[in-house]
Amino acid sequence: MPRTAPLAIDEEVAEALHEGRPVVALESSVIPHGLPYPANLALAHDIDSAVRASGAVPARVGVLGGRILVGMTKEHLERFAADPEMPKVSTRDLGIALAGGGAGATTVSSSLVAADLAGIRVFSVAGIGGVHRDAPLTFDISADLVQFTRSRTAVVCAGAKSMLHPQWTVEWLETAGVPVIGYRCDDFPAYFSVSSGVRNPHRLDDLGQIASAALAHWDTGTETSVLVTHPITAADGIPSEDVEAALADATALAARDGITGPAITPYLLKAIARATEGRTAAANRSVLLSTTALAGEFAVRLAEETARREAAAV
Ligand code: PSU
Ligand code: MN
Repeated sequence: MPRTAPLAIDEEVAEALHEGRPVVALESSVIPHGLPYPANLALAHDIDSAVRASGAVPARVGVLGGRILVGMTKEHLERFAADPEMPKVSTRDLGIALAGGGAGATTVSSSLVAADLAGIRVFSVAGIGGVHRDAPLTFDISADLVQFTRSRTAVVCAGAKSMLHPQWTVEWLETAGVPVIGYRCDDFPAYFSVSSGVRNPHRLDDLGQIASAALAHWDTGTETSVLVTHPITAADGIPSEDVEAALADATALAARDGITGPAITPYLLKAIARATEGRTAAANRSVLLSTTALAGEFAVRLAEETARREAAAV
């Protein structure tokens, strides 16, 4: 008998999936590792509300008690928010975390595994992982990118996290056959900043067009994700020079403290936030909410387009 990882699908999520209604999957690393408690909890609730306001159901992924949660209750969110020491669970860690029976905060990569198993077609995160700037020396390339070659999911994001190398990230995605479509934007965004200075390989200005393109992409039989990028609003964006200045200091501190591997992403994000006196905290909130709201809208369009195709097929 083939076995699949045990999922604990939240009732509301299961119902929506069963009825073909729009669902947006979300990661959980950002909860324990992104902000201190209880600001992280309030933000998680606001993100869920943003997805709902767009007409979709949020499905936050995490690991708890030997199962993968797909959709969290208030109690689950509280637990994830209150434990800054919760392990970060990437795809390589997923089986070990499940067998261990404890709790784990899933990254983009492991959350996509769960979205796929649950049949969720839309995922949202403000900044994907990507090729790190020291990758030529360290080989540090996020498992998020590799997972995009294995999950037939649309990933709505505001580009890659600011400390990554945007050009190498976009190059890597091209090599892997992962389309990157800018929604109403020419440039691949840089999370806190409107532009990374690198172009999106494609641009489409209508979510229905993007939904058709994603479905046509999957019709080819490919197993790869489709990235949809849209930047932070200009008013809340931080000029890339300011992010770069904070990043230079943060990177030096990380080297001094010997921070590497999975710890580097949360470390640099926190150091940038400190160096910019909370300006990035406001930008972070803004981009998280706008990205997840857009993902909700996109999930609605994708569900409509899917239903239209199914109706035409019978
Ligand atoms: N936000 C944080 N800390 C994190 C992440 C986000 O405050 O660790 C996670 C995201 O889930 C993303 C991952 O998938 O970082 C990428 O990290 P790495 O470069 O180690 O793959
Ligand atoms: Mn890494």
